[in-house]
Amino acid sequence: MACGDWVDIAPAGDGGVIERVLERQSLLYRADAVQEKLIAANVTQALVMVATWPGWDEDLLVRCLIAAEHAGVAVKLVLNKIDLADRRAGARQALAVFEGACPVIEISVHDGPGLIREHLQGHTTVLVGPSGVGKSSLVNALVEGAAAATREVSQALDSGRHTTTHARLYHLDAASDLIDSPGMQVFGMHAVGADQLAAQFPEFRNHLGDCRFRDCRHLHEPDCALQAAVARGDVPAQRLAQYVTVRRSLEP
Ligand SMILES: Nc1nc2c(ncn2[C@@H]2O[C@H](COP(=O)(O)OP(=O)(O)O)[C@@H](O)[C@H]2O)c(=O)[nH]1
Ligand SMILES: [Mg+2]
Ligand SMILES: [Zn+2]
Repeated sequence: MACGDWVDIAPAGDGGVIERVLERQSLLYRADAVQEKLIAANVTQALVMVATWPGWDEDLLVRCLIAAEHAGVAVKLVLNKIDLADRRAGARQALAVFEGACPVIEISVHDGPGLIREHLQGHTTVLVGPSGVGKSSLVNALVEGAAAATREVSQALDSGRHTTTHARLYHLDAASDLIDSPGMQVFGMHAVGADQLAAQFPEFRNHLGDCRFRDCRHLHEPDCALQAAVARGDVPAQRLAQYVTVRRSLEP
């Protein structure tokens, strides 16, 4: 079972027992060669969250975006801690490459959740991303009485442990839910698979199918439409490089 699952419950004593997990409309999960970790079920949207500080691992961010695309849900990138003025310009610049992939929203939970509310309306949203970016802080700012545990970044990084240990769903209003998830340091892509990888890059989609070889891996093949799109400036070279990094990890 995963956070967000709908179940049939039969009354038993003071509570109930789960009789059946209903069919899922979506499932966000990560998987390596040996195991799967379910992140959330039945979400309609994933907010992939990073912060101006303490920076982020680009490969991990790319993998979060791929997994969310693969789950078939709306994907948005959220840059938190925009209040840290000296970090703002660098973070913006580093995220600019993703603007063709999904909307990029800037927030400061410390200054108030503000604009993020309208993006959550009507959705079941899961927050994903590394530890320390402010996911639990955002939940606390939006949900009265949520009291999700948060922790100073330095402590979280030093101990190597995560403050949020389980995904948890909070009701925002009658039509909107928000799921806080534990931070992640690794994100296995075996759920997606090498053949489906390129299709999870929204900017690539217009060019897929135009390569000389139908099974083009977009690495070194001749007449690769993606390489050509990069050469024309239609697709950022950095996005193709991100794809290549993930692809090589799946198929060394
Ligand atoms: N400066 C600043 N710090 C923030 C902001 N949002 C969260 N933090 C801090 O970042 C740290 C990690 O937050 P937390 O919610 O535990 O992150 P999580 O691991 O993603 O759930 C805490 O010390 C928060 O107070 C923000 O908008 N600005
Ligand atoms: Mg947390
Ligand atoms: Zn190709």
